[in-house]
Amino acid sequence: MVNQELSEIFQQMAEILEFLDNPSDKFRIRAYQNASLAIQDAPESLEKMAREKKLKAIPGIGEGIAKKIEEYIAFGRIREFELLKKAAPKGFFEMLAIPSLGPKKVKMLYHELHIKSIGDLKKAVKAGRVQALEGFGEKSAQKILEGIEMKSKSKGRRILGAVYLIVSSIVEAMKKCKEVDEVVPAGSFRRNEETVGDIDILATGKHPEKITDYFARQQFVSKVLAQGDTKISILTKDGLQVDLRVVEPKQFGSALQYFTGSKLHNVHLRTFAKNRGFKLSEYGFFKGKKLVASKTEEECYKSLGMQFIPPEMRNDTGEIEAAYRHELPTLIELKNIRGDLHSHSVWSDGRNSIKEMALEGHRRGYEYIALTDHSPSLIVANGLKPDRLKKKKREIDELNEKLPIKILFGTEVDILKDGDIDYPDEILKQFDIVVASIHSRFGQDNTARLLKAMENPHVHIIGHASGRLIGQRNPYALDYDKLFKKASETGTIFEINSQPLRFDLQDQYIREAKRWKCKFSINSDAHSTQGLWVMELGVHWAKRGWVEAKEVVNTLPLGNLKKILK
Ligand code: DGT
Ligand code: CA
Ligand code: CA
Ligand code: ZN
Repeated sequence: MVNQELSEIFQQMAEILEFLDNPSDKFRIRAYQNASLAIQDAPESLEKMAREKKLKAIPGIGEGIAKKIEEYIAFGRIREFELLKKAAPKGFFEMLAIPSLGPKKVKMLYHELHIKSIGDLKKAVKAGRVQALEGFGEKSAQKILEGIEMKSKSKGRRILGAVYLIVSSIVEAMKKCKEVDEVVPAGSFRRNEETVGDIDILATGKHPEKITDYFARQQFVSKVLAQGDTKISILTKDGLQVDLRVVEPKQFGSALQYFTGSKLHNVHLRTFAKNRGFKLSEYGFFKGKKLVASKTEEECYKSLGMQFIPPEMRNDTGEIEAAYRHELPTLIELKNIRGDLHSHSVWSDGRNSIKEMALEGHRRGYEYIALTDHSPSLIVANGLKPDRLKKKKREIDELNEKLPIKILFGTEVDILKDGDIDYPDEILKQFDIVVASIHSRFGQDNTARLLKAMENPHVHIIGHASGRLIGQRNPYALDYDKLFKKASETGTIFEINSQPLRFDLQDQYIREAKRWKCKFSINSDAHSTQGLWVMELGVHWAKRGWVEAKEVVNTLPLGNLKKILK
């Protein structure tokens, strides 16, 4: 957790320095940005590394940065950061959160128009003052408004990926409490929603008040909002609300069922049960006055004559009836995944070498991993021109002689403005795997672009089809029926992108695609060895779309995968 906090602090220090824009700080800004990235990639907790005096072994961490990390670990703050924060306008980070605004632009708005907050900004755009500024114009003013709109809609909600680490560490901390029997996350987090409002944690134990007391004393707590014997709500240091609820061990199942939700699922389940003479509550499932189930969730659903409904499916979209008819699909599990078909290395915009990525894939138990670096038109991502492709291919061939995992020579090739593919056919055919994605010019007819790309016989997979970035960029409109129909003809595979900012295809369209008998590939789209783990999130996301292992090509052994790709 400290790693995440510190990575963010260094990034924010760099941002304030960029805002202040003193020429003499150029080097410092770079150093803080590098430190922020380096900390994300640190192999262990910085607390542990500091104790063992290993901080400076992290590439990108020198003497000065190490001192600041130690200061934070010892005092819970960094003096320089506190001072810097005073030098920025109060709404600085709020404004930075608008996707189209960086520190330099915020600086111009501040100096030219005295804009200090989102409120000021909105007024200024509406009055036409931002449009009049050099370097802004009508289009970027509209983008700013859209950004503000999107932020206010997602008010206080965070993307799942942003809370994942903190939730695991809270659960780990609670497991150390001797009074605790079981402790698990519930609510939207357990259902793997794309964003979460607050975090709900369920614990069991014989002495609830000792558990809530223990929770209140944890170092991640900044403020206790409400505390009773069996429940407590707190805010973490970065303002996330966490609700802990404690029940008796024998009520674990019914309580977990209740607190997992969704509300819609629970309401429907209760009505369904009531019509059959049952009464459901967090304390147990009852038939008349008789308790019929409470210890495990499995028992609870079974007592109603249903199959167990995985949490990701509890969205009231037909799962209750399907479970009653015993027709739920057997969902994919992480252990079914045999490889990753979309990842990046230092050959384009990744942070690790092919070898490092492959070895990490092997460590994760994969049989194969595809390094799908970008194509030339994606200049910002250092896309590969044909001469560099040859060298990359040679490196992969050599590694494949030695390593215990099969590296696939891949590309994430850009779909250009009119649906053309960024490499000619004679190059495309040399790849083991071709993922085609849209990365720019979102204002076009994107259905037409994707359809044309799917007609190219060398394209295997369509990457992150809707282009959305959750909370930052809306998905563009697509005619999914047309796309899935085409895919069922061409055999094109749809990616389920595991990046928590993307989760793309969206869950409802995954289910549409299933109806067209489309195949999927669940991909990490990782840009570092540390990034490969998000496959786990992608599998949870796929479950929300009711996906089975047999529908996912990267559950296949390498030989069968190769046949499908042909
Ligand atoms: P969130 O926090 O907005 O991301 O969404 P949830 O689903 O985590 O909602 P939250 O935190 O308000 O409540 C957690 C769970 O507790 C919810 O998923 C189901 C259960 N729950 C809370 N209030 C009610 C209620 O009024 N009726 C029912 N049936 N269940 C509720
Ligand atoms: Ca919640
Ligand atoms: Ca809650
Ligand atoms: Zn991409």
